[in-house]
Amino acid sequence: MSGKPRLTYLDGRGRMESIRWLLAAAGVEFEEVYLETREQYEKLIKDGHLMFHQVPLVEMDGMKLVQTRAIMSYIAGKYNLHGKDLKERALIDMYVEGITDLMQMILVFPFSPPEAKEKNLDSLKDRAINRYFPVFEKVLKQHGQDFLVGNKMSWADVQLIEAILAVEEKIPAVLSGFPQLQAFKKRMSNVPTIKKFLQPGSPRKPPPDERYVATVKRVFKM
Ligand code: GSN
Repeated sequence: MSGKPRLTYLDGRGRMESIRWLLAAAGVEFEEVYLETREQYEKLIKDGHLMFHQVPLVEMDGMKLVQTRAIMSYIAGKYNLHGKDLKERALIDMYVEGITDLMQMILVFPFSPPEAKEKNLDSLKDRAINRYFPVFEKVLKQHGQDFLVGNKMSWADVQLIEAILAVEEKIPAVLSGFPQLQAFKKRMSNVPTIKKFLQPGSPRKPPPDERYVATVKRVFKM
């Protein structure tokens, strides 16, 4: 064992991508195991590695962690990205859950029927511009600090920069009415650990393609 966290998922973004982002932002190197076949997944279940028969699975600190939020909460706590007290943590959790709801719309995109794509894109645009992004624009404007909570980078900032970039892939001009978020994006992209993660050759995954979708369907018999 190298001592690095070991991530088991598919070779694509899905639910694991936010975990990759958080570890990368914390400056933690990790290893990955990619599920390609149904047999690999069934073996993990048979060997008792998946508590609820689901991935993401992250093995670290002697634990087999499952459930995305639990995994991220552990990482955020361990690497000081979860606030200095319970009130900061509550705020970070609220921001993270909100952003996760927005990201959920993107997560299901590649699995929705082609005829639903335009409608889904319109809903994503509406929710990003009218519900989620205004919250963070206002927070940043009001306190004038570089980060969302406690003047220090947290899990919420990492989740937000991931979401901004993911939404921009679908709707390139989405930040046009959000000057604070444009500046936030620039600042976050220059945090050394994040800058590294954004460079080619990093563990960051590309947007899902047909091959990824086919693998997900094969492994999980969807
Ligand atoms: O957030 C979580 O980690 C869990 N509440 C859900 C995990 C989950 O649904 N994992 C999927 C693959 S990732 N895409 O959604 C999974 O393992 N599905 C197989 C199954 O039989 O549920």
